Amino acid sequence: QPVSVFGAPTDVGAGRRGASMGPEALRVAGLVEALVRRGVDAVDRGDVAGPRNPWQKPVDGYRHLDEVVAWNRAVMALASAELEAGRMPVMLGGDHCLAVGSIAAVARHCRATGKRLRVLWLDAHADFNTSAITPSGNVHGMPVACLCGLGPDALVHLGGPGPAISPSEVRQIGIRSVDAQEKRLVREHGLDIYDMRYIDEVGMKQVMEEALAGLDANTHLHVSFDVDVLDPAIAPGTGTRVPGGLDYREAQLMMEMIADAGGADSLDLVEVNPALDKRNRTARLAVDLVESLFGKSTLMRD
Ligand code: DIR
Ligand code: MN
Ligand code: MN
Ligand code: MN
Repeated sequence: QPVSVFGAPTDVGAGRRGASMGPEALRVAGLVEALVRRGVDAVDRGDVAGPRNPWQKPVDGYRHLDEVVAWNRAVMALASAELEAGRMPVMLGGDHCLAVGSIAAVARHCRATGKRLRVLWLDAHADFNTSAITPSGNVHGMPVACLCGLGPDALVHLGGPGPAISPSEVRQIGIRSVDAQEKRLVREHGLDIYDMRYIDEVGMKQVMEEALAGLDANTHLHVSFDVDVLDPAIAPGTGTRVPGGLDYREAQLMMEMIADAGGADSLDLVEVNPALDKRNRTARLAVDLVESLFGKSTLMRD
């Protein structure tokens, strides 16, 4: 399937500056070239545009809500156009608030084409906060809740009336930081979370078998890859580092198993922050893992 890469260079949803440089960092690390080398018909559509980061304090539990909405509208519009053209959108963030726009586009596309949807949310965080319970006001801690209908109207109804997705369509992998009240909310909504403890207990192979179970040819698979799912020792270039993350081998197996299951149909690559990195290490690792996601493997397998 042909791929359209595009950037959304903003950090309006984050509590630290610098994820706005993520798209360029990923390009400099050779993302598009790596896909082309794999034989993928990949083109770079450039960046969508949006407002600057005003760097304000949260208002009513949201930092920069208007700016977050504007960026997400732009992301949704371009992702929708690419899906309609039969191309796989690869959205380079930018912070993770942008997944509201990319997944709203995917969910709408699935409704229009009668496809089922599965979202793999690879993250240290559950991103299921609301304005009432957020400890930070940062909208990058809220996108899953917004997509499931818990959030401001402008984000909840971004892709049309009603919530974009249901919690039953989501599988979260690598989670190890969930805020006190967020814990109650994810439990209430029955989110399917494969946290680091579970990965330690049963191993990544079984986790991925469970997370990918039930996929069929009529399922659209969206992968939302927050690079802070990786251990900070191998991926220091991100704004909210949490110890105890995926090591290189776990992350690679995760990507290889997604490829074996038929690959992703859309992808977010978010929270790369080169201002906190050394020598663009995190973007380069992300590109390496994306190659695995697109089917790179050591040997031919059957
Ligand atoms: C935290 C951090 N749960 C918050 N969230 C992050 O501010 O809501 N998500 N960093 O990726
Ligand atoms: Mn996230
Ligand atoms: Mn995160
Ligand atoms: Mn598929």
